[in-house]
Amino acid sequence: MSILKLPRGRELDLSQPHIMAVLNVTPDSFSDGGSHTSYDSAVNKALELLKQGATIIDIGGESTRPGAPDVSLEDELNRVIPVIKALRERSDCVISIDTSKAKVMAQAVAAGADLINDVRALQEPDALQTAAGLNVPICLMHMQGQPRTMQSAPKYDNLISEINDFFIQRIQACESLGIDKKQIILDPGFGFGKTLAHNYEILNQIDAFKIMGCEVLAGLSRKSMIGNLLSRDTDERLAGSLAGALIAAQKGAKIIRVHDVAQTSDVLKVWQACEKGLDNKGNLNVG
Ligand code: 7PM
Repeated sequence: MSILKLPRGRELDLSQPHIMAVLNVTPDSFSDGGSHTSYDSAVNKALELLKQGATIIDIGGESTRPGAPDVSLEDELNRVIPVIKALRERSDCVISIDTSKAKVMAQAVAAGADLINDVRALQEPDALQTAAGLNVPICLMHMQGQPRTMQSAPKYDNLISEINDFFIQRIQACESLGIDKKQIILDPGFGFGKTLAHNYEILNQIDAFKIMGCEVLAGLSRKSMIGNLLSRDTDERLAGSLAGALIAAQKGAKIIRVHDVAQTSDVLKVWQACEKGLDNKGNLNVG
């Protein structure tokens, strides 16, 4: 029984899997660089993703792509805060802020965000202290190295236990500042300092990261672990991404971070119908 506590008395029940939709608000996704219409179209896109079956919208203004330039605090705030405010005005959905910067975390939650998704696991200056004061669930992701260099030569003596050792250390750091571990989600970080073989070993053993009572998030949508295995360009990775999403969910990941929400929702519904059964009206059995 895993229920995340969200702001304003809301909850997210992780007894079933949830789809987290990626909503990038980087300049390459804002063709006009941040005008009123671009915020509007980001909000409309988010509302569409919710209709397609997402329960969480993950809003990110920093590209963590290997080799991507660092984004200034000002630019990141200018990209994400107006979108969070505008989406919050129009929906009570779960809004996740994808950031590593303490000031972005604080302003995002003040603007209506519900959850912090940090690929640097609260290791940037002030992030841990700030997050502890915000009282929202936190996703801690594992990364070996730094985005710019992490894919040059990833190496592990024991992949699974090294990732879990990192999680234990970060959970302890969170707990020391008063963060309840029931509010922590763990993410092994597909593609973040991992070879192709590492990524598939992680996927095969994703249940091994359900430690200390925490649920697991899996983000493999359109990643190179799909593209390099299959020799597919980014726009040809849907089938592989859906297979990965289903495997992760069947092995116990409770939040699946994806770009292709409608298709992932179909896949998870077929699995859930099979797993839970349907009543005589065709509705999923509860429990
Ligand atoms: C280019 C390459 C652009 C990779 C973006 C990415 C994760 C995440 C990202 C993840 C969590 C992407 C990544 N990946 N947050 N943010 N887990 N928690 O494919 O796997 O979206 S950025």
